[in-house]
Amino acid sequence: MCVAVVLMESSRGTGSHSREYKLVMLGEGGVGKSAIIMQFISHRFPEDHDPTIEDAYKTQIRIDDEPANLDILDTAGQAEFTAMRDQYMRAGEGFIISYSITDRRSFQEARHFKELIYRVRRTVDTPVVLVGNKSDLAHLRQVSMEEGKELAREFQCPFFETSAAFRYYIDEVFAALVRQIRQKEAEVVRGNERKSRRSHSFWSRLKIAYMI
Ligand SMILES: Nc1nc2c(ncn2[C@@H]2O[C@H](COP(=O)(O)OP(=O)(O)OP(=O)(O)O)[C@@H](O)[C@H]2O)c(=O)[nH]1
Ligand SMILES: [Mg+2]
Repeated sequence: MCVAVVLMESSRGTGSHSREYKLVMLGEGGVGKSAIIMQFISHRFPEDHDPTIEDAYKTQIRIDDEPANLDILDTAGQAEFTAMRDQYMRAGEGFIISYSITDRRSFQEARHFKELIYRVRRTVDTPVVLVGNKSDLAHLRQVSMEEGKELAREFQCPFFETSAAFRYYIDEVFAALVRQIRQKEAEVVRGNERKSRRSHSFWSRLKIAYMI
């Protein structure tokens, strides 16, 4: 299968030596995955639905005063274009699971995406953000804000209702995901430090015992 890879460099942010974050956008076809990324990267809203096969975008931003190079993979919502799924599920460091508040089926599929991430990665602590898009279409709403929050509680992840059309909460989604990745890394570092302190104190005790 032919895979289209689009590389877009944005000039926001700072130096090229900052940490790179591999983010993956997941969700049913037509929920607005590409529109969210477009708005985030280039402040543009695509009116038409042009089904994605696979696109990659790069941008540099600052999050909490720290630079971040984002490598964002826009995936296919259509089932026939999902051949690469396992590869990007393994390679990604953080995932945006999106649905449309106007499409209950896409909301039900969100749980399926979470299970898929677990099935491939075999860990419960993969950084995830849940997104209910098209919040501007309130008159077509099929999924309440409370249901979205409830699912996010179940996933133990941040939740945003976004509008790619109006650029509501778009930056917040990406910032929250990078924060999650950073938090997880900080926990790993703290865990390693604790382990090293424990083994250090063991050897110190042994040394003291010998000296006595
Ligand atoms: N009103 C409104 N329309 C939106 C919003 N986001 C996306 N759309 C529209 O929904 C349609 C699908 O958007 P896409 O971004 O192409 O959806 P997608 O999830 O990338 O779809 P696939 O690539 O097929 O998986 C387009 O016509 C968009 O203009 C939104 O926040 N509000
Ligand atoms: Mg798309």
